Amino acid sequence: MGYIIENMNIDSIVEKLETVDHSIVSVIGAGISKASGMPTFRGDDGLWNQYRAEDLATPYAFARDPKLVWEWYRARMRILLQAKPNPAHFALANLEKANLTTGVITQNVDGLHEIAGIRNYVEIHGRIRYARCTVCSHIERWDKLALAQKDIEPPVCPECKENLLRPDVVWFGETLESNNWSLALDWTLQAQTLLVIGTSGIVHPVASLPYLAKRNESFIIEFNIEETPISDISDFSIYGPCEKTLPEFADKIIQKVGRSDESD
Ligand code: BJW
Repeated sequence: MGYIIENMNIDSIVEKLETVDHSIVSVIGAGISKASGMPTFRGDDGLWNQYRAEDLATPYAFARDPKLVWEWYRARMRILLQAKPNPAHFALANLEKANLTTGVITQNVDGLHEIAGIRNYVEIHGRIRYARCTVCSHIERWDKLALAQKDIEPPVCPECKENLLRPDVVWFGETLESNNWSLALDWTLQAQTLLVIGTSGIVHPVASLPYLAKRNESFIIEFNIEETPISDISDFSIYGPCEKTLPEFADKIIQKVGRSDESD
């Protein structure tokens, strides 16, 4: 089990990072967008407490009832269009601007990381703002357009004009896009420090990345409001809302690098 620290002691973790090179990699999950008003999946107020994943987030669910699935995605889109990135997203963008990061591996489909200004990211579970044809693979932005439409029938592909569009996300039982997964593996293997932020760490294969990093002797720091399976292999777990803890951590790392540059 990693150390459990109070927020006040982020200084001590930053001091323990012996060298800060340019290879911080972050694996992020739904918890980072909670303060932006986006619901998480698990936990008391999580989406899977209100809905069954089997009814909404599998290819079988879409084949059985595409209208139900599209209604659920439209409802989530309505919430997302009101949402803005929060200080945790901006903290990751600041680390990137300070040239300290390799990339962000995001399980989130909300795109808030990009709006915050993060440029090096891989959206491993897809993008909710896009739809793709179930047959011809045509890709189309659907967010604002779909909300403007009164019609709540599942949209038909404008390219082949024949088959249904589906949300461009990865559902249970589907494999991850191979280029995305390769990049996530490459980044994880390059990470001197891996930040694991706001994820329950139970959905595979992403949940395996911290274990891979650990075997590769990366330093692992978890940011969560509670213990997760990743806590067991983390060097430090910083328990608290990441919209508070991550900005403090990022600012201190950036200051530390500034200090060491001055002494060079
Ligand atoms: C805060 C905070 C704050 C809150 N500050 N922290 C049996 C049958 C079939 C498949 C499987 C099986 N067993 C295993 C599998 C594989 C399956 C899997 O892992 N299942 C497990 C649940 C058991 N995985 C897959 O199917 C994946 N594909 C795959 O493995 O392909 C190979 C394969 C194919 C076929 C068969 C077997 C293997 C695909 C997974 C796709 C996941 N898709 C979703 C939906 C995306 C689209 C959408 O959004 O609609 O991705 S599910 C959902 O979970 C979403 C998330 O990205 C993902 C992870 O969730 P995340 O981000 O961790 O969120 P939460 O809610 O779980 O956690 C939030 C955390 O934040 C909590 O810890 C809070 O404490 C914390 N928090 N506020 C800091 N302020």
